Parts: sequence; structure tokens; C-alpha cells
Amino acid sequence: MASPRPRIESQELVHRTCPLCEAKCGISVEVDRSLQRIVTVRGDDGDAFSQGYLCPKAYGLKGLHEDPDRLRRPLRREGSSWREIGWEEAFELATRGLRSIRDAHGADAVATYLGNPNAHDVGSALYLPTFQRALGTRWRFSATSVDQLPKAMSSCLMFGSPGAFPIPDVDRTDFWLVLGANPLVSNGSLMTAPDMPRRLAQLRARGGRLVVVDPRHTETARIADQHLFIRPGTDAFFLFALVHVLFAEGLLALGRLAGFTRGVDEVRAMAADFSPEAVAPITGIAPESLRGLARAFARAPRAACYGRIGTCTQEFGTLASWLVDVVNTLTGNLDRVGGVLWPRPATSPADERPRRRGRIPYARWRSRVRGLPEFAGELPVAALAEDIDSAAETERIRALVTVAGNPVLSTPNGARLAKALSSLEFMVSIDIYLNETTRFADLVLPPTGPLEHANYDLVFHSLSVRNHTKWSPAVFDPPADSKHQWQILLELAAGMSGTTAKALDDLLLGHLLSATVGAPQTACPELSPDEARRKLGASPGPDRVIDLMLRAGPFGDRFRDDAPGLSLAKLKAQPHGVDLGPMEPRLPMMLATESGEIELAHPLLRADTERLRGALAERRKAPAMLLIGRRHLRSNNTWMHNLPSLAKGPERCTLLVHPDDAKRIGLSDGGRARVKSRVGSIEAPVVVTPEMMPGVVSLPHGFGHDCEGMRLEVARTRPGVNSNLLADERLLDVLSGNAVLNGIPVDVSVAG
Ligand SMILES: Nc1nc2c(c(=O)[nH]1)N[C@H]1C(S)=C(S)[C@@H](COP(=O)(O)OP(=O)(O)OC[C@H]3O[C@@H](n4cnc5c(=O)[nH]c(N)nc54)[C@H](O)[C@@H]3O)O[C@H]1N2
Ligand SMILES: Nc1nc2c(c(=O)[nH]1)N[C@H]1C(S)=C(S)[C@@H](COP(=O)(O)OP(=O)(O)OC[C@H]3O[C@@H](n4cnc5c(=O)[nH]c(N)nc54)[C@H](O)[C@@H]3O)O[C@H]1N2
Ligand code: SF4
Ligand SMILES: [Mo]
Repeated sequence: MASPRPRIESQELVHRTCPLCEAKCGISVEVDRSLQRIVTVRGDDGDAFSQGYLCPKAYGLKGLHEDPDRLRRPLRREGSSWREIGWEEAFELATRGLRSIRDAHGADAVATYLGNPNAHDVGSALYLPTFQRALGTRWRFSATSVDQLPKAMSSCLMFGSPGAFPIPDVDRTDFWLVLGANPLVSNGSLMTAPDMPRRLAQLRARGGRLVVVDPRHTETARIADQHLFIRPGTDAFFLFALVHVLFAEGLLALGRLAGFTRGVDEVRAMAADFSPEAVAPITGIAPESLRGLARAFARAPRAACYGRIGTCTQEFGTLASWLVDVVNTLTGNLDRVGGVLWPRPATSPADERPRRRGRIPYARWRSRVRGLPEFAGELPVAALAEDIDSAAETERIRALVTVAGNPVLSTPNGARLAKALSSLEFMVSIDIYLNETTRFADLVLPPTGPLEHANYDLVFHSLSVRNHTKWSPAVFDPPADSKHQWQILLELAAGMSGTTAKALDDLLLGHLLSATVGAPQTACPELSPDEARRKLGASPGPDRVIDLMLRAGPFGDRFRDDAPGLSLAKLKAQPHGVDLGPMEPRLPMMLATESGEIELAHPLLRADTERLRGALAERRKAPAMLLIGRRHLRSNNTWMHNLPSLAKGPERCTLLVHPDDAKRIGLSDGGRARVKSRVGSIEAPVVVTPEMMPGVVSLPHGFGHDCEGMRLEVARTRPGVNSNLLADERLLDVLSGNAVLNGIPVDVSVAG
């Protein structure tokens, strides 16, 4: 490790990581202590990972910290108004309300919905499992099933673990094939890589190629060597045809992967019907372009295929997500430097023993109305509304806890969900805003703001394109009488299980200790759990848990104070984080499949391929107009439109329409369109642009801030429309249950 730098503590500059998106940029926050205000937010040039990069959202942290609408005290509903209450009363009311439903109707009458910001908060990452266990419900929902669920499932089927996402090695690849992602705007997802503009410029400067497959000529497509328009929802056809060509032209090169990969012949057979000619009328991509791409990818010394939101939130999302890694495997680019690899986080187990091999956690229970399958302990959120409003009286969901989620705007058929939420007997929201979703709660429990608590990026260190570790200090002390997210979760868990928060916290630590120290197979066999516990200290909360994970991890000091290696104390002395080197190959050690090998053709994927084959004929029919989404650099899902520095500028909630479509329909630039789907109808201003593929229109999600009963005074002035009023809860990636949010059939007409 580098020598410790002096710690900047009570001075005006605090270095930490931006908590807002997956890129995890290091920021330097300049603070005026006397006013308890942020002067400015800058990129941290010294950051070991991001080296000064920043996007405009980081400055929004100032607005977020100061936002008068951000909740600071628990709120209790009283009819149509709200009253601030103390924490003790809030915990008492929450526990009593949830317990009474559980006692009368069973644990499964209470559901949970966890939103995206949980992934960015160490308190949630560590304590949500405790909270969920205390509630005891199997009716768990989250933003996963409107996001990466298909990739989690394909990773589980292929590699044995839902979290085993291979990460594209953007900094060393020679050829990057990107499907359904726009990293120049999103700053990357399932790929933590701050400063995508620099990384992509370097890729091209070293002679590498960037190819983007997307129904929109996106910001990323604009700087690519090649862009292919693809019809939404057809990536699985396209990728199968790529695989078809790899086999047909003898382009396979599994290399060392051949020693531990099963199912290559099955994949060959599965791909047989998906020739470039067979899929071209469906995807809109010419056979020769596809063949050229297959050859170029296979011949590149190091290539990486990567798919994100566009490939997940579609009808064949799991197949598309799987095929991305089939392409990587067949060309020998899986687990190869410059291909796709697995990071090695500092908090991961130190030993590279083969992982526990288990059965796939799939369909162990099913949602009530439609029987949608559980995966990895949760159900598809597309089933939430109907399991509230249409399940049998004896088994419907009667209470809901949301934690950092806004499903009314972020999940399909938001109108139906809003109605269902209003019919609940009891609802608690752990959230910092009174918004489209939390306005239905009986109690809103706001945790401290992101700059008022320390953080460790447990999730994103394990998705990073380079191994590194960093601890983020709080910028401000928490206000008097406030609670951190982990404290709220522990208090509620304690209330539900009739114990104390301290007892639950000690229990969690005890479990981790017995897995990491004091036994022959552990990282610290010589050290007793009691001794380790003493060294970790008695302060409750995330710090000592992270300390344990770091010290017992692959880069840890193993609790020897004089030894080199990481501990939380040493990490805290490194305000810019610590670089831990590039990603390195980790197979076959980290495979956790039952066979211990890569499962290239799992039976569930073989079965779903039959569904795809069935769609071959049907998809050639004249298609409807299809709706897709998009993101904007100054926007983050549903919840940052209340921050003045981000909300300003031109109207963003617009419908992009290709000139040919506009002409046919009679739409004009600046005019208004009506968009209708099976479940809803909205109006939006039109932008006519050739960046759209003909037959495809684009509307961003996350808007629609004109509901009654919210406290979002800035967002309300330019509400936009909720695109998920159009998303149809019946349209799913059947295998995983993930919602289709891209490629929704719609009617577009002139509004008025
Ligand atoms: N049509 C369409 N829909 C989509 C998508 C799409 O591309 N198109 N994308 C999907 C994706 S990828 C995702 S991840 C989901 C996101 O879906 P959600 O997670 O449901 O939505 P967010 O907007 O992230 O909501 C965050 C919520 O957390 C609150 N919040 C923010 N910070 C904190 C905090 O620190 N603690 C607590 N307790 N609360 C906090 C906010 O006030 C807000 O209520 O949306 C999905 N929906
Ligand atoms: N500025 C900003 N950054 C964000 C977010 C945000 O809201 N704003 N959200 C964060 C979150 S939660 C996530 S999960 C990530 C998402 O990160 P990305 O996946 O990179 O983000 P998107 O911009 O949604 O990119 C999806 C792309 O898929 C394309 N697409 C739509 N349908 C299809 C299809 O059928 N096939 C193909 N090949 N492409 C298709 C769309 O045109 C779009 O360009 O971004 C994160 N970062
Ligand atoms: S890209 Fe922007 S929002 Fe994302 S971590 Fe970096 S500064 Fe924050
Ligand atoms: Mo997401």
C-alpha cells in the first residue's frame, strides 16, 4: 500500500465517492462549516479510480443536501395531511401496523419493494437481509425486475451465481460490442467505470473498435466506428445469428475455456435455425453486416460483448443476456484480459476455493395471480399491483414497505399500481421524499441524506473495471434526532422480531465472524471469533462489519496490526482510495454451478429458445410502432428532478420520432403526440429526428410529477409524463419475469 496521506477532517474539503450512479466518481466537496453548506463539488483529481472525472449530477448533491423538500423527520398520515412525529413513535407505529397484518393474515400478506438507491448505501447492503428475515415475507419485490434480473438469471444459469456478472474490460479491449446501453449518458451499468468519454477515446486511440447496436443513434453510437439500428426486442435473434456464423465459419476459439465448458454442441444445434438471413427481416440488420461483425469480433485479439438495459428489459431478455456471454465464451473472450472478467473486491472471501455449488434458486414459489416465478428470493414487480388488487381475499397483499423505491414511476402500469397502493391497509416508506409512491404511505421514515453518513461501495467495488477500494466519510454530521438507513432497518427488524437492534447487529457480526475467522477453512484460522470481535470494537453499524470483511479479505491484514494489508482504519487514512490492480482471470475457481463448469446450454435456456424459435415466423409480420426509453445525463431515474441545477434546461420529457413516421402520422417538430398502449395513454411534445430507427419512438422514464399529495415543488413545475403509464405489466421476459420496458407496441397520433 502507498504511504498514508494526511487525513483531511475538519477542513473545508472532504473527499468521498459520489453516491448517485454506478460510475462511482471520487468527489471533493468544499464545505463551509459555519453555515453547514456546500460551497461546491469538484472531481477529485487524486482519486485512485476516477482521477477527477465528474458529471453534472454530482453538483446536484448540493441541491439534494439543501433541498427544503427532502424529508428530515418521520411523517405520519392524518387523513389527507401529514404530521411530523418522533422516531420512537414512528418505530412503534410501523411495528404495530405491520405486526397486526402479519398476525391476522400471515407474513406473506406484507410485501416489500426495494429501489435502486439501496445498492448505493452500505447500510442497505448489509442490513436489508436482516430486515427481510425479520418481516418473514416471501413477497419481495425490487427494481431488479425492471432492470438486470435477466442478466442475474443468465449469470446464475451459466456461472452458478446471480451476482456473477462478467465485466467488460474496456481499458484493454480491442473491440467493444455494445448492445442496448448508452454509457456516455448513463455512465455505465454493471460496469463501474468513471469517465467513459476518456475510456472510449482511449479505446479508439489505441486502434480499437467500438460497435453499438441500438434502435436509436445514441450519444455513444455517435462516437462509435459502427452503429447498427436494431428493431427493439430482437437482440436474441441477432445474437443467435452471430453465434450461428461463428459455428458456420469455423470462428470458434474457446482456448482454455474448453477445459471447463459444457454444452457447446447443444448451442450449435440451437443456433442452426437462426441464420443471418432468417433473422434479418426481424432485426432489420442486413445479413452481410451481421457476418462482417461476427468475423471482426472473432478475429480481434481481445474483444468484449456487453449488453445492458435495452437487452434486459425486453421480451427475450434472459436469452439475450445469456447470448452476450455465449459470444464471449465461444470466442475465448470470457475471463480473458481485454474481454470480460470478474473483479476481485477487497471484501470478497480471501481464498479462491471453488464456490458452493447449488441448485438454481428459481420458481420455489410463485406470485398469486399469474403464478410468475420467484428468482433468487424475489418475485417480478410486474405482479405487485395484481397481487394487491386481484388476489383471493385470503391471500392478497395487504401491507407494503418500500425502501428507497418509486415503483409508481419506475414499474409497468403505474396507474394500476397507484390505485392498488391506495387500497392497502398499511404502508410504510423509508424514503427521503414525499413523492408519487410514498404519498400513499401511512408512515414515511426518512434516513439521513447521502452526505450525512459514511459509505462503502460494497456493490460497485464488485462491478468495477479495475480493482480498488475506498471508504467515503460523511461530509456533515447527521442532524440531531436523525437516523441512518441502517438504524431504521435494524429498529424495524428488532420491532418485528421482538428483540433489540443491538442484538440483531451482534448476531449479524457473529455469523460473519464464524465464516471468516477461527476455523481451518477460514481466512484467519488462528484467531478466535472473540478476539476478532474485540479488535473490531463495540460500535454498532456498518463500520465494524466492513472492517472485518476488509481484514479477512484477499488484500486484508488478517488482523495482524503490524502486517501490511487493509483494515478499515488504514483505508480511512487514504481519502482518495486504494488501487488494487487490474482485473485478472478467475476461472474455473469462481464457478458455482452444480457441475463446476460453465453451463453454456442450461435446460431452462434450451426451453426458452423454443419460445424464440416460435417467434421467428410471427415476428416477420408487419410490426406496430414500438416505444423505447432513454436516459439523460442530468436525470437519474425518477428522483432527481427536484434539484434545480439538474432540472433546468430544455424540456427533456419529449417523444423522439423519425421524420418518415412523423410525416406519415402528421406530427411536426414541437407539436404534440398522443401515445397509446394496451394499458394507458399519454401526451408528449414531439421532437422529429433521424436519430430514431423508423417505426420506433422514444420517451424517457422517470417523469410524471403532477400527482396530488407530493412535496416536490421544483419537479412539479415541469412534470413531464410517466412513460410507465404505457408499459404493460403483461409484457414480460417470460423466463425471468422481468418487465418489458423497451419495445412496447403503441399507437402514435396527433394529440388534440
Ligand atoms: N420505462 C422504464 N422504466 C424503468 C427503466 C427504464 O429504463 N425504462 N429503468 C429501470 C431501472 S434500471 C431502475 S434501477 C428502476 C429504478 O426504480 P426505483 O428504484 O423504484 O426508482 P428510483 O427513481 O431509483 O427511486 C428511488 C427512490 O429512493 C428515494 N431515495 C433516494 N435516495 C435515497 C436514500 O438514500 N435512502 C432512501 N431510503 N431513499 C432514497 C427517492 O426519493 C425515490 O423515492 O427504474 C426502472 N424503470
Ligand atoms: N444520467 C443517468 N444515468 C443513469 C441513470 C439515469 O436515469 N440517468 N440510471 C442508472 C441506472 S438505474 C441504470 S440501470 C443504468 C442503465 O444504463 P444503460 O443501459 O447504459 O442506459 P440506457 O440509456 O437506458 O440505455 C439503454 C439503451 O438501450 C436502447 N434500447 C432500447 N431497446 C433496445 C433493444 O431492444 N435492443 C437494443 N440493442 N437496444 C435497445 C436504448 O435506445 C438505449 O440507448 O443507467 C444508470 N445511470
Ligand atoms: S457519473 Fe456523475 S452521477 Fe455518476 S458517480 Fe460520477 S459524478 Fe456521480
Ligand atoms: Mo437500474
